[in-house]
Amino acid sequence: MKSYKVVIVGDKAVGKTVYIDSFITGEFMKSYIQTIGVTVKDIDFHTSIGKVGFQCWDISGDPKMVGIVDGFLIGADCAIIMFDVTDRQTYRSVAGWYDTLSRVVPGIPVVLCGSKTEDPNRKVGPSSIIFHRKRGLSYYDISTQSNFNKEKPFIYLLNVLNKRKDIALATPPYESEAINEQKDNSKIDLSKVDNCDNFNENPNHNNNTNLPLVIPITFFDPEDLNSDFKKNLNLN
Ligand SMILES: Nc1nc2c(ncn2[C@@H]2O[C@H](COP(=O)(O)OP(=O)(O)OP(=O)(O)O)[C@@H](O)[C@H]2O)c(=O)[nH]1
Ligand SMILES: [Mg+2]
Repeated sequence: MKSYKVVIVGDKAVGKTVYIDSFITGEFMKSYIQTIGVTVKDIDFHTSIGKVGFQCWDISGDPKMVGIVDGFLIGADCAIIMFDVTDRQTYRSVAGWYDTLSRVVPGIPVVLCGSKTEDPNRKVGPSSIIFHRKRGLSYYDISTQSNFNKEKPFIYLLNVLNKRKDIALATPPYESEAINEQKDNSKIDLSKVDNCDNFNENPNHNNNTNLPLVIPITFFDPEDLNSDFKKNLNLN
C-alpha cells in the first residue's frame, strides 16, 4: 500500500485534530483538547488506484511550540494548512505557516483548508480567501461538523503527488484500476490489488487464479425424487 507523510499545520483551535480524528472515529468531537507537540495517526482511503495511506502528523498550533515544529516537518511528502473561517487571525497566520513549510520542505504539495464553514458566524468569506491563488495551491472550504468536503484535500494531494488529475475516491466494493483491468483483459496483476482487505494477508492463500471449481454437493434420499428424475439418473 502506498503511504505518504502529511503534515497538518495551522493556528491553535482551528480544528486540525478533530478533522483527522473524524476519519478514524467517524465522529465529530465538540470539545477542544489542545495538542501538545505532535500526534501521528494513520488514515487510509480506498481510491481508484487502490488503498492509499496517509501518516498524519497533527502538529500543535501553539506559538510556544514554534521552535520544535521544524523537526516534525522533515521528510513530509505533502501538507495541509488549516485556518478557521470564523477567526480572521487564523487566516492572517497562513502566510507564516506556508513560509515555515517552504523553508523546511520546499516544493512539497500544499493544500489550504478553511474549517468550520457550517458556522453561521463566518468572518472570512470565500472572496477574501486569495492566499492560494498566486502560489498555485488548491483551497477547500471544509466542515468536520457537517462532513463537508472532508476527503477533498487528501484526494487533491494524492493527484498532485502522482502527477494525475483523475484519482478519485472509490465507492464500495472499492473497484480499483487493477480490478478493472481484469474485466477488460481477463487477467489480473494481484500485486496491484492492494485494496482488497486481507486478500493477500493469509499466508495459505494461493495466488493462482486457475483454482479448481468446487461444486457444492447435496445428499438426498432417492425415494423423494419423482419418477422422471429417477429414470434420468437410472435409479429405477
Ligand atoms: N463549528 C465547528 N467547530 C469545529 C469544527 N472542527 C473543529 N471544531 C472545533 O474546534 C475546536 C478545536 O479543534 P481542535 O481540532 O482540537 O483544534 P487544533 O487545530 O487541533 O488545535 P491545537 O491542537 O491547539 O493546535 C474544537 O472545539 C472542535 O470541536 C467544525 O467543522 N465546525
Ligand atoms: Mg490539535
